[in-house]
Amino acid sequence: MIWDKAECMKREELKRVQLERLQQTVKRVYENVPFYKESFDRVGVKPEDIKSLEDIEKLPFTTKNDLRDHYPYGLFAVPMKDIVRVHASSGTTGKPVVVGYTSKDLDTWSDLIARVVTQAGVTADDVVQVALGYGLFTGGFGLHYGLEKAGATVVPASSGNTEKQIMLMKDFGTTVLVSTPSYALYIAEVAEKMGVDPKSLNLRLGLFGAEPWTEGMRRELESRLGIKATDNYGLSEIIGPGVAGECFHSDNGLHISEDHFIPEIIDPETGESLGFDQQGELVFTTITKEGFPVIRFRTKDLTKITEDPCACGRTTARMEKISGRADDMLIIRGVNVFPSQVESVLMEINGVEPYYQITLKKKGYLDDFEVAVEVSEDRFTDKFSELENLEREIASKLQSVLTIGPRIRLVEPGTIERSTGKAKRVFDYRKTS
Ligand code: DLL
Repeated sequence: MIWDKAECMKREELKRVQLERLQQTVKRVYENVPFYKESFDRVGVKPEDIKSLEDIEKLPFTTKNDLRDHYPYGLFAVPMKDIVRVHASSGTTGKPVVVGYTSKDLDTWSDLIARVVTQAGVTADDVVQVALGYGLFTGGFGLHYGLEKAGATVVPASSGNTEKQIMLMKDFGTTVLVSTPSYALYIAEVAEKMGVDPKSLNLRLGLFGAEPWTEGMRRELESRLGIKATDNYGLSEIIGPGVAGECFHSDNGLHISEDHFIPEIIDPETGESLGFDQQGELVFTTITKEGFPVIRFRTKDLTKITEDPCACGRTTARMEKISGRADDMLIIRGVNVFPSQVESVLMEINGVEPYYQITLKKKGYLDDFEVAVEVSEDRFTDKFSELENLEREIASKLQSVLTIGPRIRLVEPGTIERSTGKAKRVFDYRKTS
């Protein structure tokens, strides 16, 4: 089913709608948000200079630091009396970015979520357990209202309290799980420990997002939970979840709601615009938001985009699964390494669990690169030689993919910390050690 016929607009029609909305947004931020007036004036561009969609490149980028510098409400484009909800991004350092929604924005948001969940296959017959945090994080509340709008029965479980999650799934007949992929994996593990076979539950579908995850992790979740696992993407600065999501042809990319957000791909080093089909940093401009419009926001997320038609009938462009973040890229002994590469390798090795931790330290001038990997229950043994073989296998497979060899530290089953939200897998102490 298709939620909104706007998802199937002819591309020329879509481009016309985008231009009209872009022009309105640029004018509005220029008049109402001093930051944008100053930054547009600095490069000498006026709202009336935006005559075509390509003219978007005349506008300056907005970065996370720009948003932080205006903490908490400095970039809102409407008076506070019109803001009915705030959320904040999950910053691990310093102040978060605060985002505000008017009541129309909340309506738009629910509609966008309704698109995402409908295209993943949720219907009014589903019982959907939302195991994402409810609070300043946009995940829980964001998914919640859109699922209600789509007519599903929503169980607002929030994240954590994992044994109870499993009890709810059993007793309430949950058919769809909404969470981060790492939390879904932990739920599967706890269920198995409780003697509940997740495949014996009513669960049929998973909607996972909020963090990067590999195709290997998708297969693992599908087989352990007995579900179809789909990906959805979003970020607080743009609206929260609801920016893009997979349709039923899930190896085909995530449909971007382009009638609300204009995507671009740029070179993360130079800022130069690249074509959709080149891998680079994703940039978004919101074109319907009232409370907190954002112009050319640099997401730091790396992907590429296709406009090829999709078998589902939607005409919106699709982005590939995010391969990592520009700022997640580790430079280890001069070599670029993405945590997702480590995950892909580990997912292919028998005898290890999909839990790992990358630790980086300085030893003199050298980078010390360690990957801690959890051995699975059935492969765990007292026999030193067997563990040594496993260690060697992991080291050589990682070496061949990454071109540099980490030290492997095998750890006992269940020892790496489990995540109920976004997993933290990289510990880089090089600046402080
Ligand atoms: O994570 C919004 C969200 C909630 C999306 C629930 C999907 C489901 P933030 O906390 O602001 O917002 O974090 C945004 O998370 O820039 C990406 O780096 C990452 N991210 C989000 N979804 C995905 C995904 C929410 N599907 C940041 N794949 C983004 C990879 C993702 N990374």
